[in-house]
Amino acid sequence: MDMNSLFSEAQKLIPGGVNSPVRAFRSVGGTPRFIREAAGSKVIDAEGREYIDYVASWGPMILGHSHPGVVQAIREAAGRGTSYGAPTEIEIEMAKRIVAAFPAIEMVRMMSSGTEATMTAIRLARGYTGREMIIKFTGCYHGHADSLLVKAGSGVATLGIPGSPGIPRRLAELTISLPYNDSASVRDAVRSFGGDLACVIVEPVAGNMGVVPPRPGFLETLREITREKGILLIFDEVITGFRIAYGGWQNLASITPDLTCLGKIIGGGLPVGALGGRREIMEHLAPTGPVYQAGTLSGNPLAMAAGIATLDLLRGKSYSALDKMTETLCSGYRNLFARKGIPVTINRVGSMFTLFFTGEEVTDFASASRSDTERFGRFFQGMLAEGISLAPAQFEAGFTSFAHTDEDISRTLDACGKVLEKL
Ligand code: HOZ
Repeated sequence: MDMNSLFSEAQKLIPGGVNSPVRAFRSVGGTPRFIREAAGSKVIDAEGREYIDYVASWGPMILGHSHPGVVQAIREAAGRGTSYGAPTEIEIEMAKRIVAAFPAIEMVRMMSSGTEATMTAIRLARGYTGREMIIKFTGCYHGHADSLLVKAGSGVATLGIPGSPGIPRRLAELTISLPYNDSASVRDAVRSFGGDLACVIVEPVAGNMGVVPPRPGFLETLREITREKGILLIFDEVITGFRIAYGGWQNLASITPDLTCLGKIIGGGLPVGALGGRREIMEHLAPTGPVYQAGTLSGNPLAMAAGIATLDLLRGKSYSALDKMTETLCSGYRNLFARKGIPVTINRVGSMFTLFFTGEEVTDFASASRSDTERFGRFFQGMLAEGISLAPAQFEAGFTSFAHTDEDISRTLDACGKVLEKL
């Protein structure tokens, strides 16, 4: 079936034709590409067209698609059964790797999505502290649990939904959303609400309003203030975990959060999430403690096998080489835009990057929002026509992988040159 027929068929059966809103091309227009298969740095659509892929399934595919080592691990695990609903040795193996990679994590609970990890993190923070209010940052997206869908990034920002119908107002009122990178507003909020605050949750490097790095001192200030007031600090490293380094941003920044949320890469492309932290806090989770969390498919053997294979393969990889390749791509983009006099701000942290269509520095959601999203849409469509697949929204991160080659980068920059001619 051709792409348009697939999309109309899908729209009859699936809301918006997609199983996650950001895939629907709403902000860039046109028909989403239905993907048939993927290998290495490439995805192939249902009409047989090949694209160099910078979506990477929104982050997990750091080794590239269909890595033979990961596929083999999944095949072998599947042959032994796909789910038991009982503990397995492979879950201990996964826990060992996560605990070894994160000094702040003494215990970890596996789940099936990043949303479950962040949702459980705030429930645990509330249960542990006996307080109800939470602080998050505008434009940060922590999945779609009720308390966290307040002034969120990702598809929520792309579709312009500030809050979401269906979330009780009284629950949303317990969430304070502050500007990212603004330490002073955190100090003010803690001064006003300190005794009622259970936690501060933050993407240590924001990825869901496009990539926005933390200003020097911002995360350190969060750590200092929360520690003083007995508020838990939660790092959402669902995107940054094992992407920025073998471990997370917290390893590079030498900051110890109380709880850490993981997902994406640790599942090697299968559905996964994890919540880790200090033993004394984690033991408040059932069955050792009263804070309830559960999941039929938690610690699923296929997800564990794919995740462990991915982590073990990542051990031998050079993150600095990946960073260097990503910088080559970003500086190539910068030069091409400068030559055409088209304003762009490119934020890159490791192998995550975003081209914001604005000449201003982007340090928070307000500055990200000043991007020309209409121009971004035209750039996106132009690149797609040239065989380059970018995230179909301005407020998202792009990702390179260890499967991308120098040739992929130069083909991408050639495509960009052609697209800018017509922009
Ligand atoms: N920015 C989202 C996750 N970090 C994209 C994935 C989705 O919503 O489908």
